[in-house]
Amino acid sequence: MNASLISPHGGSLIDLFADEEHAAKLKTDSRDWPSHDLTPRQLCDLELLLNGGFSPLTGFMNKADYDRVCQEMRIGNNTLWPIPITLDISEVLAKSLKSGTNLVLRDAEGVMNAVLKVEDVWKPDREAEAMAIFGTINREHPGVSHLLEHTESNYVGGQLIGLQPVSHYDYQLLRHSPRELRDEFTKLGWNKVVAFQTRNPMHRAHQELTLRATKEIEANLLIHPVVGMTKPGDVDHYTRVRCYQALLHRYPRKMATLSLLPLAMRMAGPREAVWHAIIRKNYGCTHLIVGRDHAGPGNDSSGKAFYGPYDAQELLQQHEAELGVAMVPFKLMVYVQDQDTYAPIDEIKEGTRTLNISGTELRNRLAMGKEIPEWFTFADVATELRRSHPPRHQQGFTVFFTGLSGSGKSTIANVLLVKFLEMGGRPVTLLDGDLVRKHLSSELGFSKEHRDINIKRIGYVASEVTKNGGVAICAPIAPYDSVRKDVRSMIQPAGGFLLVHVATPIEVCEQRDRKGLYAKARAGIIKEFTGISDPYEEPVDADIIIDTTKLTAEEAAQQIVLHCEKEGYVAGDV
Ligand code: PPS
Repeated sequence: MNASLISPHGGSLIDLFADEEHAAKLKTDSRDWPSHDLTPRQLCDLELLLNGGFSPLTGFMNKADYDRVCQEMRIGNNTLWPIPITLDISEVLAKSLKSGTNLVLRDAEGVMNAVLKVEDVWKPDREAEAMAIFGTINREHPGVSHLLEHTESNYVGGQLIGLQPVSHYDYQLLRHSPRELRDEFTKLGWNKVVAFQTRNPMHRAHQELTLRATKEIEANLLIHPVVGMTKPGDVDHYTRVRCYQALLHRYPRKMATLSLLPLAMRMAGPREAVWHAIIRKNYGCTHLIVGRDHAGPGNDSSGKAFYGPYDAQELLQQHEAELGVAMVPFKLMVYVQDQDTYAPIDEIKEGTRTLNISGTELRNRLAMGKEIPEWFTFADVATELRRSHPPRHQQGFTVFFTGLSGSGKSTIANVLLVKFLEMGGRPVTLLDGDLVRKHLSSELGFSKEHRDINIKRIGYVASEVTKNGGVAICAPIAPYDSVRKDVRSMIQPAGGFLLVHVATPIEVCEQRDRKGLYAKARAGIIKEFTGISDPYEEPVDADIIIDTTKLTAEEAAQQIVLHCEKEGYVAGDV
C-alpha cells in the first residue's frame, strides 16, 4: 500500500474475494447449501463489503455488532461505525439456518456472488433501530419506510467470502473499487483528495462550491456520486452521470476526476455523514465536503425538517479527529446577481440581491419547457437534463377512466382516441375494459382479486406506452381505490397520469342498460355485478369528474383535451 495515501478505516483495506481455486471449490461444494437472492439494495451493500468500501467490516453484521452500532455507533473492537449493515431474510429461510451454515448469496440472475458463513440469525426490533439510526419512526422518512415496510423480519449475520464481483454493464470505466481508485491516486500523485458526495445533478452552485473547497485546501477533487440507491424520485443515475461528465471540463485541468459509488443511501442525515466520511477514507480521500442537510430526506408532510440543516456537520465534526478525514463544511451557496458570482450565504452582506432555483421549480421549468438560466446551470448540463426530461407536450401520458358499467367510459374513450389521432404526434393505444378482458385477461373473473390483477395488467401496459412517449387511454370499471392508486404511482414516474371519474349515477346506467347486463344482474344471472351486487369505491382523487347525463361524449372528450392542454401535455391548436 502506498504510504503517502490515507490509511483505510480500521487500518487495512478489506478484500473478501477468494482466490480462483478456493472459489471453484466453494462453487462445487455449494450444491446443497441454502441460497438467498439479494435485493438491489442488499447487492449494493454486498459490493462494498466485498471490495473494502466498508472496511473494516468483513461480512453482514452479527447481533452483537448490530446492537452496538445502534446504541453506540461502534463495532466490536471499538471502531466507529454509524449505520447497520444487515442482511434481512424471509422467515422460511431464517428457520432453515443455524450457526455454521453456509448461505449462498446470488444476484437477480442467479449468479453466485458470495457465501455467508452464518454466525447468528435474529429478529431485530426495527422500530428501535429506526429511532436509533434515523431519530424517528415516521414512515414519511424514506429510510424508515424501507426499514419498517420493506425489510424482512429476520437478520442473518456472518463472515463473507466473495466468489464473483457484482456485475455492472453501465459506465464500467467510471466504476472503481477502493483499491483501483487508490492506485489511480498514486499514479497521479494525489495524496490530498477532497470527495464530493452527491445524489443530484450538479449545477453551477455545486461546481463553485467544489472548486472553492478544492482550492482552499490545495487538494484534488473526487466527484463521487452515489449510483446505487438514492431517495425515491431522484433524477436517474444515467442522466446524472451525463450531467457530471458535461461539467468535468469546467474545472482547471488535472484538478478533478469522476468515479461512481454503488452505495445504497439510507438518508440518515448526521449518522450517514459519518458513514460517508468512512467510505471516502477507504477510497483514499482525505477530506469530505459536507453541505447543508447532508444526506437528509428534507421535510415531513407537516413541513418539519427531519434533521437540522447543519446537524450532519456537527456530528461529523465530533468524530473528525478520530477518523482522520477532515470535513470541509459549506453553507448554502447562493447566486449574487449584481456580481454574477456565487457565495456561501453566511458571507453575503444584508440587502444583497441573491437568486436561487429550488428543485421543485427546476422540475416545473423542465416540465413546461421553460428557460433554465445559465447563471443556474451550465448550458451543456441543461441540455442533458432536457434530453431526459422533455417538456410535457413531448412526454407520454395516460388517461385512466373509472366508472360503472354503462356510465359512458368507452364512448368517451373512443371519441378521445379519435381526437388524439387527429392531433397526431404520438401513438395512441386504447385499453377498453371489454377489449382487455378479451385479449389480456380472458381467464379472469370479477372477484376483487381478479379485478385487481386485471387493473394492474392495464396499468403495466399503460406505463410502458407512457414511458415510450405514447398516449394510453384506459377504460375499465376499476372499482377499487387502492389499485387505482397503485396504477397512478406506476405511471407517474414515466409521464402524465389523469384519472377521469365517469360519475354517471347508477340509476341512469341501469336505465340505459345497453348490454342488458343490469337486468341479468338484478335477476341474479350475473353475480358480483358492480353497483348491484359488488362494490364501487368512488374516487376522491379524480382529476376530472364527468356525468354523462349532463354532457355528450363529444363535450366530455373536449373537456379532457382542455385539461391536458392546461397541464401542458397537449400543445398548440386543438
Ligand atoms: S374491472 O372491475 O375493472 O376489472 O372490470 P372491467 O375489466 O372493466 O370489465 C367490465 C366489463 O365486463 C362486463 N361485466 C361485468 N362488469 C362488472 N361486473 C360484473 N360482474 C361483470 N360481468 C361482466 C361489463 O360489460 C363491463 O364493461 P363496461 O364497458 O364497463 O360496461
